[in-house]
Amino acid sequence: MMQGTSGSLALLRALVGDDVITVDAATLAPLETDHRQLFHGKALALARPRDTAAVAKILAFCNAQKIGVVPIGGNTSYCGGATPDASGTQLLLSLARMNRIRAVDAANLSMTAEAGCILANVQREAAAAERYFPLSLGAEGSCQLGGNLATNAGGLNVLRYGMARDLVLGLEVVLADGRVLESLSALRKDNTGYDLKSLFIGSEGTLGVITAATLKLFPAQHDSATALATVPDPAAAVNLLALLRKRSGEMLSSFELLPRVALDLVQRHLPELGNRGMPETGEWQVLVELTSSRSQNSLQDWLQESLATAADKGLIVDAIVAQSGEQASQFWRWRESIPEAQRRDGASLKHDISLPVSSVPEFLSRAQPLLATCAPEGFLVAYGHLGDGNLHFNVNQKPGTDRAAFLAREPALQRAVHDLVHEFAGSFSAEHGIGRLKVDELARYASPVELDLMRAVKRTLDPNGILNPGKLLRG
Ligand code: FAD
Ligand code: 2HG
Ligand code: ZN
Repeated sequence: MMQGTSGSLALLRALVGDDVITVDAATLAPLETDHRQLFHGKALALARPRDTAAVAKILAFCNAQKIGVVPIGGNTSYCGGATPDASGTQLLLSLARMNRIRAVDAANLSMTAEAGCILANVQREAAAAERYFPLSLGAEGSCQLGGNLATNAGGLNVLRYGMARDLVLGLEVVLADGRVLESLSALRKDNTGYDLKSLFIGSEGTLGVITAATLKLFPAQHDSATALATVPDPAAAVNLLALLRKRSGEMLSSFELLPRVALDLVQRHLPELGNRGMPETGEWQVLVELTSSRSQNSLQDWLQESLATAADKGLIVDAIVAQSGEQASQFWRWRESIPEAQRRDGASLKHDISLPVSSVPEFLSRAQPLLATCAPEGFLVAYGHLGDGNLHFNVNQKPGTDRAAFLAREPALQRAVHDLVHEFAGSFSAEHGIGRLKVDELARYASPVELDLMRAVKRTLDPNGILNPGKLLRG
């Protein structure tokens, strides 16, 4: 930093207006700690611009002054991606005030929204135009579009619609030096050179600040069918996935694997969600959803028949097909509450991994014994988006064990789990990103060529290293 702290803030205030910059401790405090409470930082100040021009001024200023800038959305990152360091010299940049839907083009099936829009609001706006925006995840009531795109979020519908990157047609990004990349194309076909927008999606605020995006919409959904099925084991779940894909094609939108222990945690820690209709037996459940834009009211029968075929083949032992929208929502509430139930249960060690779907059963049988050797104080809560090969291979602390001893197991367990994932040609970061938490993992598992290219891109777009310093790549 070239100026003293107070001198810089005074200049910044003069540049963008007093009300854009705050140092109010109560406002800053919740933003200085990550959602999982793994990282605690101290920010220089919080900037809350109202438009792209103000973001551009802030970045140009910070670049000239070499002030680190940490973009923050809903602060739901699992990797400390939006938490400043403890130096008190980094500026938090929140786009929460940039929350306008700029345009909806129903005929073009597209929408342009600002980065500060809460994801649930983007979904609602699409629905109001009789269209559908499929990105959906447990944090959708508080995470923001900018954070979703910066992390290339996945969630519950990846099987059918892809990750956040697949849902973007165009982007508006402010670069480190304050220039604006205006690339809000609404085109589905546009082969005009390098795909620049893809560089910023998933870059976790280290290459530019996303201020708006043009998103792909889909026809509104008019029919759906949801079921909870008990499967004998994960191998049967993978075969059930293949059967449903064959019979239902693209109508299969979600396929989630839920172990008994996860439902038990939900029941114990969130009793207000109720447990009527929750399967009482069976170690493994899958939550399946078919959706269609046609309103024939036939998906429920279709799913029922498919599950009967699966039962004949021994792929399921039981299934409950939701008889109402409310019952389907109930199934989803149980699923989406697993992270919260895990949090309430106590300390946990998380591994957000992905594998070829076909390898998941063998991976699970080889990974499970690692707990006994690497983290005997833990029990496994492995669940997630089996349809796209993404498991949350999480481990919670057993009651009555020592918390510090359990947490001290993290490095050894993580190494063992991630090495095994690597052996299966999987990824140690399927959907949550690298943030601060997994910088060393990226350095370990990415190839030298990949790391060289990533560093070269970073140097080109952010030569002064002001954008989210210390995240994703080692400084
Ligand atoms: P933040 O946490 O605020 O920031 C995330 C990263 O993006 C940081 O590196 C930040 O610097 C950067 N960033 C934020 N805004 C911008 C911007 N405008 N421009 C550039 N960089 C920016 N994730 C999944 O993928 N799938 C899930 O199913 C899922 N479920 C979740 C469930 C719960 C209960 C919780 C708490 C989290 C879940 N997550 C999931 C993780 C998290 O919600 C997502 O990663 C989400 O997309 C982050 O959005 P956010 O607005 O909270 O971003
Ligand atoms: C989910 O799928 C989220 O519910 C959170 O990605 C996973 O808490 C986790 O590990
Ligand atoms: Zn997930």
